[in-house]
Amino acid sequence: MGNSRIRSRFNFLGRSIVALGLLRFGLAGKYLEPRMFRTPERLKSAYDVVIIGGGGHGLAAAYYLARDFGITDVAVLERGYIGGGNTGRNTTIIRSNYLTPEGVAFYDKSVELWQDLSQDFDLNLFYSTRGHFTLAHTDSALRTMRWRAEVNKHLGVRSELVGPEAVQAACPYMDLSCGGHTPVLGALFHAPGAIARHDAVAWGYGRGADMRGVEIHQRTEVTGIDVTDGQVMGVRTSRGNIATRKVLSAVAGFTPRITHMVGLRTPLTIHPLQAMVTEPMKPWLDPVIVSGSLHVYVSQSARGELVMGASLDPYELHATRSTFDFAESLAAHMLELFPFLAGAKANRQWAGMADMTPDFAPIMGKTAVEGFYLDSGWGTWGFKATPVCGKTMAWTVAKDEDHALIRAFNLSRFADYRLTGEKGAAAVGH
Ligand code: FAD
Ligand code: PYC
Repeated sequence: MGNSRIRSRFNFLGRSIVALGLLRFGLAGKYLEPRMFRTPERLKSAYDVVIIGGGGHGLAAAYYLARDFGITDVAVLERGYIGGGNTGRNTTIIRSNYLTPEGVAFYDKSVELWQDLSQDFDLNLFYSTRGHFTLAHTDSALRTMRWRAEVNKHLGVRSELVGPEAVQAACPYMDLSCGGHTPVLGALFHAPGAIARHDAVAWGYGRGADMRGVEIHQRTEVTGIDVTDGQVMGVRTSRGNIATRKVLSAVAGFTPRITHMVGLRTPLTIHPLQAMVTEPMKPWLDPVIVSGSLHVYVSQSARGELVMGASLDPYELHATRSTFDFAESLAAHMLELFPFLAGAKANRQWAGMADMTPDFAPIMGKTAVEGFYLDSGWGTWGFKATPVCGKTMAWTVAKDEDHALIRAFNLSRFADYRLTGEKGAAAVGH
């Protein structure tokens, strides 16, 4: 028998032993993976606070209510499973290069909170600072980038206008001519731009809240909210009724259904936002690249997949279905920037329901209904805000007073004609 055949039999034997060992370990039942959080068997009949929505925002609010204010008699009610909404569907871009001073200050606080989260949770969130380029293909886009850079710098946020050579240096594989029809003229560069592992954020906040006594009830849908004389008195759920005087709604694309239960009107419209990933590749793309004119953005995840997205679907729809149109136009625009990807395979495609506001800023804080607090209007931009939302909404619920960082986002701004215009900075081309 030749050497190579002996080696190959030896390898096969070695691999079989490892596989059998793993099987024995898996079936032994001795080394059960500790659960991330408890599964409480029954709902209590009353809680100090009920949080509707087990996405990142609801769980973060629960975590900070318990950790910062000692309020632990809290139930988080989730109709599906935690992180199954937009938290587990987003493309994980984190940045604070917004347009309004209120927005910049708010998102900058979030970027600060992100820095310590993995350590706080003792869970690796794969937080990875990459730098973020928003490409300008026209003079007017350059003017907007300069404006954002100046507002950012004024507030101590690291953003600057750079020329095409800086983009090329950071991303050598990009075709800056974009096929010759929309050349890159420059970019807004934001050094703190980052990505993270989205579902781990929900698990980290969930586990942290659970460890402090918060109850997380999955597969529990809120079906009604009782309001008497303008004050919240309780919620009705698919598993029974609960008495409570404080309800926080953090349900993103489901918000209109919840606000309808308390008789509030908001200007929210719900649009699908789709995304797609390629097969994993060796690392070649370090920064996050966004092009409003080409309606495309992309980053490369820790797994090597290109995580890509585009603008919203242009019609209101309360559904998470994917379309071929989206995949086709996203691929076409990706190839304008990166023609060498022509043979890349798409692995997965999905959608979330984005709760869009007319001014592209969120809706947060107290409402006209006593005891009903709103965290919504997160459209295409709310993942990065998860830590700061949790922190400020916990403060607002605990003290029954809007936190200073969210005053510009109160629902009342629409009736008062005081919009917080983030158009042009909220995400891809809207
Ligand atoms: P969700 O995670 O949606 O959680 C809400 C939860 O409420 C859901 O789990 C839902 O099941 C539950 N719920 C609803 N109704 C009820 C009910 N009646 N009873 C009980 N539970 C209920 N943001 C960024 O910052 N960066 C990005 O790169 C980015 N990319 C995105 C890409 C896509 C494709 C999408 C769809 C969104 C993107 N976003 C991004 C936006 C971001 O994902 C959201 O704004 C954010 O995740 C909202 O978090 P949340 O916790 O408020 O909502
Ligand atoms: O908020 O940066 C963002 C973003 C990018 C894509 C979707 N949202």
